[in-house]
Amino acid sequence: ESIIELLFQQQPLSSSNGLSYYNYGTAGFRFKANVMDGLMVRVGILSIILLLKQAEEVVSPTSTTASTTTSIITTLSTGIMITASHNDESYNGVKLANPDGSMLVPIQEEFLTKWVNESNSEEWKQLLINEKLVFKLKNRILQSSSLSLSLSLHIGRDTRSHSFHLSNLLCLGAQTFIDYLLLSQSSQSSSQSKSNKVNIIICDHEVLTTPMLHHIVLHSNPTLYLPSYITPKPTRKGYIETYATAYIDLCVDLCVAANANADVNNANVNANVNTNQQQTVLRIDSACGVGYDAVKELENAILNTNTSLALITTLNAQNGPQDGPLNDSCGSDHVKTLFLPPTWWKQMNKDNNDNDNQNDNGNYSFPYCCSIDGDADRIVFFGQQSKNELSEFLDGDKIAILIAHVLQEKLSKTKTNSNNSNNSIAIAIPTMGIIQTAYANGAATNYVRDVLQLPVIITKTGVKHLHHAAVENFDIGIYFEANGHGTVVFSKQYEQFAIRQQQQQQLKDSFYIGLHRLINPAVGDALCDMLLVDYLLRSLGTNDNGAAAAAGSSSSSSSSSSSWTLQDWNTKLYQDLPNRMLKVKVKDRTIIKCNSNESICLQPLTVQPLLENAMNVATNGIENGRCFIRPSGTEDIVRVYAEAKTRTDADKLALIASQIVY
Ligand code: 16G
Ligand code: ZN
Repeated sequence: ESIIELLFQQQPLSSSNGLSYYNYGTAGFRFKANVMDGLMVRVGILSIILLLKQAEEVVSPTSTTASTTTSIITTLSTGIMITASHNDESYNGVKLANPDGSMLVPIQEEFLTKWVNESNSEEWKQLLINEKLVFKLKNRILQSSSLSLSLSLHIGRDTRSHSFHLSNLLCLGAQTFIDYLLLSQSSQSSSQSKSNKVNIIICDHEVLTTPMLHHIVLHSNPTLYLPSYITPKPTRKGYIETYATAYIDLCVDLCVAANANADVNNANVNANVNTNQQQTVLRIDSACGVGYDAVKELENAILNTNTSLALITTLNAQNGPQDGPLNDSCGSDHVKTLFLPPTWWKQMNKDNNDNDNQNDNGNYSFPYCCSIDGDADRIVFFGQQSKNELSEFLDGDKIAILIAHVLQEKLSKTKTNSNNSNNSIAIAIPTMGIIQTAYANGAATNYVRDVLQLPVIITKTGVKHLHHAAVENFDIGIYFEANGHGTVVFSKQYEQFAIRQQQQQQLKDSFYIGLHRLINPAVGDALCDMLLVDYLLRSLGTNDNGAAAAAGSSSSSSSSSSSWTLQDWNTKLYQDLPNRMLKVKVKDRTIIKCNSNESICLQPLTVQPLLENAMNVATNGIENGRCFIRPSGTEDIVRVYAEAKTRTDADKLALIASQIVY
């Protein structure tokens, strides 16, 4: 009864708040924060049901009968993050993570959506009673004398002013339901001696980044998913340590490789690091959010790991929660959609009379910058030309291709080396491919296909779609959305390959393992991606992109160890086609239907021919023109994307396309 009361004493879901239906969008429930109270209580209860459902799958009948003598404790964790990512401060959201750190699958989304919208208390009662009485799981546990189950729900939130309140409501819902379940458990099992055979706890991690929460969930379920060389602690500290050490280890390898004079067995090798690596400052726009503290912690961890190496790249975090409203004129979405530097930062430059940041030519002396978003799962890089201009801009496509470029060189070297060696067993080189969405720059897609000659898969917008395609199709699945959200997923084959390669290395070079360790396997992660990019740019500055360099040459010239700059990265691989994104407000965006990868509009029928016509060189003189439209999954608008050979043409095409929508 108390749960039902709790459910319905909260503000009703429909009627008064102007929303008639809560949908699970591209990345969870996301609305204006003031209509989310009732939703949060419900999500709290439902997430416990989802956790129990998952436990049911893990505790299979075979595992209960396997051992009757020894006691088996099965642990399982899932997670919930309260954030509205890059949206402005007035929004909030809630997204759930499965035990492997991945996002929900459609059937789970449907379950959640059905029940958060259910306003009939009798239906709800029935759901709760069903969950209570027919839980196969509980019966099985109660029957077995050896099995007990320890379940955890990990909760985290961003820095929004209402996140604390919403998190409390969520915990209230979850805890009330847990108490109800455990109460009934103890009454049922009173005849048995065991007390709590099923234990469910809520772990509130308070303010953290989305990728940290996913890390905690994934690594709380050890043995399920990860290779032997990845064993971090499932805590915030464990997260920081994992990526700081992986980065340091890779950088040390680079230095060893670049410094031919260094004796690999010499314990002092780390002390030589500064002598052959260029020092840089990376300025990080933290979107006035949770990423700020995380970067500071990462920086400290790197400093503590190895002082001399840590001095190579100084992580200079800016735009913390105290510096301005979240995502307001700063953060990755601002930089990506408007091609503008973050404003707060600009403001600060002004306060300092520009002295610190401007050089003699009037240019900004911070050429190496990046912006992350409000929950630190996206990142884009840029150089700042002047107060209002970017010199370079590098998005998710650029990051994906940088990773692929370095990996491909490395893999082809490995292949050549193995062909030349006497080893008669041919090694299987892992397969690699890139996953993009329709928002990927046409120049990027062409570069992958034509120059790198790697397979490209284009999926629907939304990380979950890219993630699945990456896992299913390649040993090394590199996926990035143009907005800067992405990661790399590695298969079991890759793991075996990486281990074998490390065993065969004479020099200290654990590139393949190191790379795997530096990349968050669960979700796009701004902090990992930041360190990864920094490492990759450095690796391209060394002669030979790795250990092989050290073998041949006897002297290391200074030029061979300077890092690629943002400009190198932006121009040496491919150049973006100018592009433009616009938002159009329409009466009902749900009438717009697209094909499976959202590059073509299927309904209304009249739209696509008009778009085709707009793209057509013959009628408009627009070269390399491409545009598409799709309804947003996070805002009440239709998005328009256009690209063309020149900025003017891209703008023109975007305008025509938005007029078609309108
Ligand atoms: C969310 C998604 C992102 C997607 C964006 C599209 C996650 C973690 N984030 O931010 O992948 O690109 O929504 O928004 O899934 P839209 O549907 O409004 O264009
Ligand atoms: Zn985000």
